[in-house]
Amino acid sequence: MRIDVVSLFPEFVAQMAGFGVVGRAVERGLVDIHGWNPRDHAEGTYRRVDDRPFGGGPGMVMLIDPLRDALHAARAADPRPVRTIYLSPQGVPLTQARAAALAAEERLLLLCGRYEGIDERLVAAEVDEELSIGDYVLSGGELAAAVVIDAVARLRPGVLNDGESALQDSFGDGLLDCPHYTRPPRHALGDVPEVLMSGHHGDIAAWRRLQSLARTQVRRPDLLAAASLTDDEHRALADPGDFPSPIPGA
Ligand code: 9D3
Repeated sequence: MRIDVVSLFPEFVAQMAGFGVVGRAVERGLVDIHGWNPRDHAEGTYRRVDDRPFGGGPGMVMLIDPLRDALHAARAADPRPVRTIYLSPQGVPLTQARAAALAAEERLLLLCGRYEGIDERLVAAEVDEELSIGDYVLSGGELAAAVVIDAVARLRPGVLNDGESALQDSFGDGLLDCPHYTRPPRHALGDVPEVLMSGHHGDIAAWRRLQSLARTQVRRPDLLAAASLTDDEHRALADPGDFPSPIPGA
């Protein structure tokens, strides 16, 4: 898969893709990331990429032409069709399902804005899809692009090693993950739950499932509403056990 990134800080996005699971995918040749700077396509002594907004108001808006030329240069660098995605606070929120759909593409072109955003005429003419990564304010689209790259790359065939299965991930089954423990079994901070050391695989799977359900109920009731539970699981959750929330006030 090839991912092109149009950004005023393209090296920032490439650096974030240089380590961990995504870095390994790049090294294996499974994901190829290229940055394009609209400043390289800007004209004049000052190489302007932004200007004041029509209608007034604070901040600056990114100019059409440097972005458009950068997008066209990125598209022309490879003959395969490409899906163009604008990262913006006005986008549809990214989900695991959306990441999985994007992982089926052979090319993505990610457009990152700075300042107040980009001229809407460029969005209308060049963008296939507008994505947000959540309801909080970032300073630009670069961190969001890095999030998309990470979420998508790990779903490509051959990127995860055995044991890093994407299927077992939180959200793979629509629930939060269960708690995890490793050595030592006894520690000043507490003991590992006995069931995990029992060797009873059925009991362990049942305990993990109930932990996942209970956590999801406390922290993400919106996810639980969308999950399919058995009658027994509904009964187990109705029983007020002690699942302390680490979220202040929750
Ligand atoms: C505080 C500025 N806001 C004016 C009322 C609007 C605004 C413009 C540009 C807010 C953020 C940004 C920059 N953000 C992104 O480019 C962005 C983003 C985000 O801020 N949150 C979640 N997902 C994304 S994807 C791109």
